[in-house]
Amino acid sequence: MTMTGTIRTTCPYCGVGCGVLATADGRGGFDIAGDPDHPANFGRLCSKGSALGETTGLEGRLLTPRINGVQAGWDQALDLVAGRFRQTIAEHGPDSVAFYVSGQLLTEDYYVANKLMKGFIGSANIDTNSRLCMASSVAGHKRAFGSDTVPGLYEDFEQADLVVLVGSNLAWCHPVLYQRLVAAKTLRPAMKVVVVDPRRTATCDIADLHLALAPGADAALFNALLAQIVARGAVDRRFLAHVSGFAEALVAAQASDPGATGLAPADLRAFCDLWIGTEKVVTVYSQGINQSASGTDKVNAIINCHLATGRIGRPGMGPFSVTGQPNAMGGREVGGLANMLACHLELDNPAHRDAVQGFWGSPAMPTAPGLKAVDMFRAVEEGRIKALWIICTNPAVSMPDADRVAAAIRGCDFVVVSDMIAETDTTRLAHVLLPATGWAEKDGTVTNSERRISRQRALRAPAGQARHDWRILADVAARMGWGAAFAWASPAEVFAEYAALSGVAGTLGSDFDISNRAEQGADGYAAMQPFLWPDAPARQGGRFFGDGRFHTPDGKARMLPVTPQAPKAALSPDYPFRLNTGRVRDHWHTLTRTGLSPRLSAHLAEPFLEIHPDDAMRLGLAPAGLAEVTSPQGRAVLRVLVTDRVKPGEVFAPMHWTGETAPTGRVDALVASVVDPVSGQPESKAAAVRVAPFAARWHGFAVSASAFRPEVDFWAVARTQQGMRAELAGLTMPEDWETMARMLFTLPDATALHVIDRARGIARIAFCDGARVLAALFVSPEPVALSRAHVAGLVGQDSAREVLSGRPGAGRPDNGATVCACFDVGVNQIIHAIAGQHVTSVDALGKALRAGTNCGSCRPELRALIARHAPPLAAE
Ligand SMILES: Nc1nc2c(c(=O)[nH]1)N[C@H]1C(S)=C(S)[C@@H](COP(=O)(O)OP(=O)(O)OC[C@H]3O[C@@H](n4cnc5c(=O)[nH]c(N)nc54)[C@H](O)[C@@H]3O)O[C@H]1N2
Ligand SMILES: Nc1nc2c(c(=O)[nH]1)N[C@H]1C(S)=C(S)[C@@H](COP(=O)(O)OP(=O)(O)OC[C@H]3O[C@@H](n4cnc5c(=O)[nH]c(N)nc54)[C@H](O)[C@@H]3O)O[C@H]1N2
Ligand code: SF4
Ligand SMILES: [Mo]
Repeated sequence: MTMTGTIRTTCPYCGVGCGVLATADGRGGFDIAGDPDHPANFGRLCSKGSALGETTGLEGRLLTPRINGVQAGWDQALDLVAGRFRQTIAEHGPDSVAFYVSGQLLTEDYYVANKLMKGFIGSANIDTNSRLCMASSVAGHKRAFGSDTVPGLYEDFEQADLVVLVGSNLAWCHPVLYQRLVAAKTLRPAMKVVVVDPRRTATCDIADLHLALAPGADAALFNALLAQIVARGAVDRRFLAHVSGFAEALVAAQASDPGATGLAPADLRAFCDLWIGTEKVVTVYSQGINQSASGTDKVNAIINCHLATGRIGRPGMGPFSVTGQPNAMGGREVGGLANMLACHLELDNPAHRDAVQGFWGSPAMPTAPGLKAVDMFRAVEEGRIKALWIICTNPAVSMPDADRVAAAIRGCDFVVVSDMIAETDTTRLAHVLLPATGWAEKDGTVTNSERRISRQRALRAPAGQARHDWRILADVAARMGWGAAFAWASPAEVFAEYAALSGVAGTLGSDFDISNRAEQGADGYAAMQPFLWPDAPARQGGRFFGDGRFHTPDGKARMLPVTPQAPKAALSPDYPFRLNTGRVRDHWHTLTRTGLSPRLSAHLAEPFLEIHPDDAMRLGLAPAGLAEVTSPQGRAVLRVLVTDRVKPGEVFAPMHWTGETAPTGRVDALVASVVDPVSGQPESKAAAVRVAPFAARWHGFAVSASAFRPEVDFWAVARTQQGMRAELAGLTMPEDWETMARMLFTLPDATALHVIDRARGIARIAFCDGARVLAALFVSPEPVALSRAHVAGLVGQDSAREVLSGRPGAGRPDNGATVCACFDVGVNQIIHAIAGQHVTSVDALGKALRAGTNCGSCRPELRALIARHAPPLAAE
């Protein structure tokens, strides 16, 4: 069953929380457009949001429950899960079980999971991947404000005169918010943007100043700023009446060495001049701050500067932590972390605990916080957790020290995984696999970075036997004997209960109060428009803290003394490089969804390592060769991308590749599981590694109409419009290339055309059905140089001869790697337009090729290509 008409829903990717209009296309899919009326995006979507229609098919879906790999019925699976959890608790106590959940769950799912673990199982062992993401911001907020509250709104980005982006690659990770910023700056060119990031990213495209500080040195930077704020008399004395801890914070700031930032004194001065001289300043921060062993301190170092100047909670100013996942914020509200209760209530506050217990009518409540993610998997490893339920996250890929985490999960007595995808690194480790509904099928709410709650609405009936996460949890709760407390018939009923609880929280002083929504009923829920919290009789929406009232016991904000710390993973002669990790423009996390889209897979098709030219030269790493990266925890093999975007001694690798897509590309195998002592958030951006050439005897590139799993020493697969492509490399030479290729593609009998030059180590083999290309393999001793987009495009076509040449024949241009995903415009087309046709602006490129005219996510790259390839003026 597919709904008809246009449905208003919300994008399931990043925390911008864009409104989406989805319309059934009559062919089983959906046409996707931005919702012009949604206040997060006003109609815009980025490349990932625009491609949502390509990821809603049944491919790869988990469609039935499975027990030990064998298809099973729901009753059997649910009975087993409930029985094993009940038995484990009976034998070993409530703390012998755990849930590991996700900021991609809907609020209703999250609420039910939290109620089951904290209110009924009676343990606080529920933690979430937000521990890897937002925990330091949460802890920093609570220390400074007494509550986990984001003070500002997105419109502050537009109203500011200075926006400082710290450890945030906004252009790629919050693209629509970035576009709002670009639009504001275009309208008001006096507005300034500063990017603080050790690496030069696409976001630097609009930066007036880029501070490529030393990795992890942000606290030194903001301490230097605080000392300057005071030295230059920029303190807001009136606001300081609402702040405690100023003197101690200042002493620490003055004691800290600005030299630790690694910045030129002139740059540091320019930054202080701008920040201090501009009242309307928003300091935006993300994983470059949070994912650090001293992330909470860094958050407070930033907030300190805003508190000292009173620049908080007023239009165009404030610290602004942008959330990563679509419902990272909702998870924080609902108490998804092991140390919180629902509605911003505190687990270790007896009055809060009693209130929640009373409201839930719960038999048992934990009195102490549960295990945080890293500790939780350590407890799994040590056998202290004997039953684990992982929901909507892929920890075998995304946790630090991922090989060890995978081994811990493998060794656990009983593992349940709820996912919508059948084969992931984590689902492979489950005893019981439960099929969850996906974005197109789910109904519920999410909260974005500015505290705006929006509805996600189902576009069609669940795939196969998939069920909603909240429903699966409630069914297990019922089987454990708590049916009455989990008897909702719809997400609207779950939401109503949650809204009512928030009213109780409101009476206890919590800022998270949405009790106006408690009585809206199913129709109200169905029609719910995006709204900001709080939404209570006493207060609706708006900014926080401009009035100087905070949620601490004395009502004052707290400034914290911060002593900058170096990253915990120590560099040494054996591990001399600092490995920074993060995201690429068109992929989402562990690729289970964006990896299904050929368009999104065409931008960056394999795992890579950005390394400075001097380091590459010194280590003998050739551009486009392969590097072996080793840390005390593990190893990876990555494509070498030589670039001065990173500094000498620093390397960067994306986090996206997995055992399913590139087994040696799992960067978390390299990351140590050191955490921030306050927040428990791991240091995902500062591993210590060694880099060396990977001694491949051969390199290969393969394309095929059907999926294949190469199983060679290095491989990375990606979706194409016509099937699949793969990069390959091996440490040993196969006996015979044709035999190897037949096995690779499972084409034992297909006709083969080949050019094989054994002496030079070159082979080109195409398998055909008549003239139609089924698959092709290209091998050479060096990284294979051919037009990948072109070769991939010939699969399924009558082009057997042409494919062997690896180059486009006359009349077929080679477009090169995709830059504009929306209109599939390749880098060669763009360079040709710039250099050959003298197209010298992004808008002109848009007119000539349409590139950059839909979602706009590629515009920073277009501008960079223009800068590199525009003919010098003298040649005009
Ligand atoms: N395309 C895409 N967008 C996404 C996601 C995705 O997977 N793909 N995921 C979403 C999620 S869950 C999240 S949490 C957000 C993350 O959004 P971001 O935090 O913007 O993304 P990252 O690439 O993880 O890291 C941001 C930057 O931190 C920098 N950095 C590293 N170390 C330091 C340091 O010591 N100091 C400073 N100042 N900077 C440093 C890195 O070089 C990097 O450019 O993105 C969300 N949006
Ligand atoms: N080195 C390094 N590691 C990192 C990071 C980094 O920057 N560097 N970033 C960290 C951060 S910020 C984050 S947020 C994490 C993200 O890491 P993960 O949460 O592990 O990554 P995802 O791929 O988003 O995993 C979501 C899983 O849920 C499934 N899924 C999707 N929708 C649903 C649903 O509705 N229900 C259910 N049950 N399943 C569903 C997907 O198929 C997928 O398997 O990675 C962290 N790890
Ligand atoms: S910016 Fe892109 S990924 Fe983020 S919510 Fe909007 S459309 Fe989705
Ligand atoms: Mo995240």
